[in-house]
Amino acid sequence: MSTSVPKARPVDQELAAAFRRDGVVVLRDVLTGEQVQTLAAGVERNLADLGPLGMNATQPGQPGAFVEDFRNWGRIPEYEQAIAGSALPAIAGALMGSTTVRLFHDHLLVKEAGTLDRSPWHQDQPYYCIDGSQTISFWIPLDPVARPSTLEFVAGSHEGTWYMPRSFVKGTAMVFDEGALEEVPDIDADRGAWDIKGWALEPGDAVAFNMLTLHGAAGSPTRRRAFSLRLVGDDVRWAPRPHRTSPPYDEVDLEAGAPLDHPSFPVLWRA
Ligand SMILES: O=C(O)CCC(=O)C(=O)O
Repeated sequence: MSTSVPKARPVDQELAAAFRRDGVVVLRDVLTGEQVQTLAAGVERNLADLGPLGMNATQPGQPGAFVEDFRNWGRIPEYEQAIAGSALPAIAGALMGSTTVRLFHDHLLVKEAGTLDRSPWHQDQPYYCIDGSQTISFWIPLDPVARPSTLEFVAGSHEGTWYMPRSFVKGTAMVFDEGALEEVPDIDADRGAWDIKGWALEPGDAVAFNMLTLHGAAGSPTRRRAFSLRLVGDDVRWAPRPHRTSPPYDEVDLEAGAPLDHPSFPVLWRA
């Protein structure tokens, strides 16, 4: 973890090409020690006072805890403080090839030590109310993450099929009607058949991935706090779905097909 403010790091073409090709890249030392500490303080504040969308996604009877919360940007000041001054919004613009970067939402994902629950393989965009291809999530660990516990990705899976979003806890269909989308393939049944990418990570590192890239994670023997920052670019449009999305945006009254020009989606960076 670096302790100084990193110099503005232009995203090199090779990294942007890898993001376009694989739908995921790793960014080392992208946050300063101070930014990590600020974010971690926000996570602790958030855990002590979950918002209305917060939940424990641990399977009943399983050890540990898998705690999630969404959309706390407006009430946990450390989130904006850490991210707005960071290199991430500009990196998002460069990786997405977008002239504008908006916040879509923040997502807290904490596995307490000894949690066995997997984060099942899934894509994120089918859970959301957006269409478009200029999307990016930064998965930002606030504790060291060993390779077996890290978030893994199927390289190239952002290019095609949309898979059915299901509740992590109950496995029930969400957002779309049952049968409306293809099921996520059983990747763990034959891991060698897929181009699976994943990295051991330290605080200060992040992985950046497209919202259609298939990803999943094992449980964690050690505490694993992660903050996911979801950002969108120029071509993203509002797309109402048949059922409630995760997270929901009940206050947003945009027309289908409209750009996300709404106070719920503040612009974090412009070219
Ligand atoms: O943190 C995890 O275990 C899952 C993360 C995830 O699915 C995401 O950030 O989209």
